[in-house]
Amino acid sequence: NRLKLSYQERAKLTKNVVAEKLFQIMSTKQTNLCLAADVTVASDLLNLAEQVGPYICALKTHIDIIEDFSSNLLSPLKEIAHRHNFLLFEDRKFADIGKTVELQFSKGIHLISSWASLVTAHSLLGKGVLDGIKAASLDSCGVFLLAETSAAGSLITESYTKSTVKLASDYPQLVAGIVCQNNLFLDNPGLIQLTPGVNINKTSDNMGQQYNSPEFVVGKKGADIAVVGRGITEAKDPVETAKLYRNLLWEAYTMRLK
Ligand code: 6AU
Repeated sequence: NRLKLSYQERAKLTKNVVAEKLFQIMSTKQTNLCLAADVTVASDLLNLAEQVGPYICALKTHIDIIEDFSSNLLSPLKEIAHRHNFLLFEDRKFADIGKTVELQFSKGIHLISSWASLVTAHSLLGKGVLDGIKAASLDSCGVFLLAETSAAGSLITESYTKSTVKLASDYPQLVAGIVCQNNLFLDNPGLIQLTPGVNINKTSDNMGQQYNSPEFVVGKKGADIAVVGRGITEAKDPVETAKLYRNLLWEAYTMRLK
């Protein structure tokens, strides 16, 4: 049962090298918080990364929403991630045939494979998406497959969710974990459960996002890492708020181990 194993112990049980590194970072920095840095200006992204960096294990980006994106953003972003010891995670949600995914991952202006060690992908088109990512991986890469979403009215069915977990287990060296809302894989301690839709002040937004508390997602739903976006980015004091989420999430994890 993965819920009773520490992140440190689980680092030894994963076959994906990025997941291993992520477990180690979580353990060393005592944080299972991933920040969704959904800002649209390059300097805001760098400032957030710099300020919140000490409290997170991963910085999740949507690099295609940056209005003034240029490749000049990439080396300072990598430098901050290195210095504060967190991973860069591009939430690209790849969802095409393998060849197209290979190109989307490595080409275009964003050159995702050159800086993101983690990416998200949909399983809708099957294994090709993973073969495409693998083909374009420069160094090591960890993929999070979407098996469930936090969105109200999602079209994902139970059998789709199950097949996605099965697909993940067919690619243990490439897949770091699963994006989901429920505890779907107790028996696979090497995989990481990433759960978005976490906010301590709201239960929804006005576009179908649904939120739960840190205690609920980690303690009751099996999240290993919680993704928090606007709960932090739109707070009056994002740094203090990031610390608060980090503490609540870590406390929920330590309670779970008992
Ligand atoms: O905390 P929020 O609502 O401001 O941001 C949530 C972040 C966004 C979404 O693109 C992402 O989490 N997300 C995902 C991911 C991580 O893939 C899946 C999902 O089911 N729900 C969700 O919100 O950046």
